[in-house]
Amino acid sequence: MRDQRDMDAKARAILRLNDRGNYTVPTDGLYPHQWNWDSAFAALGLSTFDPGRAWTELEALFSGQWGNGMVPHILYHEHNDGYFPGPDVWGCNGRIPSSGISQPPVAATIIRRIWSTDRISGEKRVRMLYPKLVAWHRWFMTWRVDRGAVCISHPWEAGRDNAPDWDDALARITAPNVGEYQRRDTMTVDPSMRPRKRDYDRYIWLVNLGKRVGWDAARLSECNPFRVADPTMTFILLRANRDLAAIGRELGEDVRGLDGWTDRLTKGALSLWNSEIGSYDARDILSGKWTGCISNASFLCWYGGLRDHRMMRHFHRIGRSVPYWVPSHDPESSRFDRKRYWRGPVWPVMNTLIGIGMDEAGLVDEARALRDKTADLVRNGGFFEYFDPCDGSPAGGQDFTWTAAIWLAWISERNGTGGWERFN
Ligand code: 9WN
Repeated sequence: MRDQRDMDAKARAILRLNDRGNYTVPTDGLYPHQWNWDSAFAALGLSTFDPGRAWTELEALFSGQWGNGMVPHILYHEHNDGYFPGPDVWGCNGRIPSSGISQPPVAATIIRRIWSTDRISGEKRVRMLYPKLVAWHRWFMTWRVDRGAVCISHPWEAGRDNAPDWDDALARITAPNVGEYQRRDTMTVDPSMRPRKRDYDRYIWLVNLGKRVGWDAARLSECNPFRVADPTMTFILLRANRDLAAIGRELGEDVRGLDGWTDRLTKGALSLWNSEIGSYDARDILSGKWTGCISNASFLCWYGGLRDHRMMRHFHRIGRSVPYWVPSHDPESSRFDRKRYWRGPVWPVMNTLIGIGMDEAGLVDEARALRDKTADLVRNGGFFEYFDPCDGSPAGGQDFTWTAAIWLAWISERNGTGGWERFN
């Protein structure tokens, strides 16, 4: 109990440490700006002890929304040279200097959850945020959907930057004329835990391409050689859209359009089942091929609301293969790399989404076991960005906002998972 109170206090202190007034940075130094899904998780953590500040966090995120509905993956509210690429590299013209791509839309789900714990003062804030959320989801449905599955236009958009899922699509890009650039991430974090230079060259080449077409969504979809249907995006938007419709219903809005999107996204989610490997998988749109990857995103099917238990076979197999789950890539694959970012490490924030989905799908014991394992990692290693699934050692950035946030909102016994189940 004592330990629990200490951990809760540390988690709150990290959220305060990374607080920049009306937004929270993912971690000091490595990521000195506002990131989209990190910020939604920050709001979730903040809501457990300061609901007013949680709403401000979300409002700051939507203050950077573009005219076409897109909510950027990074908002550069203040000048800070500590992160590459900066706003000049992106060359965007939004209200707030930003990147030109988005990130997994967890916000509607988190807003619904926060509102359920802050009914009175929350309603005014939710009413303001609701049309912005609808516009953002509409943007995804207009520009990012293939057969109902949500596609990414850049590996950073999935939030799983160097996952093996993108290897084949990136290999088609030769990335000429990228020129010299200075990465900052490898100055703060051990390079063996970060994406390789050949990946970064392609990330920057894709940014330059977007900049060349003025980040015009129509022009970009015609010329972008990178378009992959992604389980992270698909399951998360499916879930978020259902939650948004529930919010809309409570507000007395007409949600028929949202329900139509949910139907399309459900078909899209099912279309990501790769029967060759018996798993949800990413699909490369340009080649039409499966990527053949069993990732932690494959296990977001329950969070997305699918109620089949076919992924359990892999969950148990992977559980026998490494002591800490869920690794970001299948440990029995030749592409597994235990320390390199999204190619192997366990991400507590992804475990949270997987665990919430498992609970809702009736996999209660498995969800509890996953929560206990995640708690062990954080208790023993600290509030790090990710962890080695083979020995549990911490990696990446420390004092990490979303790890602290999920500690408070998902792990801490005081909060448990109470409240999530109500959404069924
Ligand atoms: C690029 C902030 C972000 C997360 C992503 C994670 C990482 C950035 C980077 O950090 O991405 O967006 O520079 O590595 O992959 O999921 O939102 O924590």
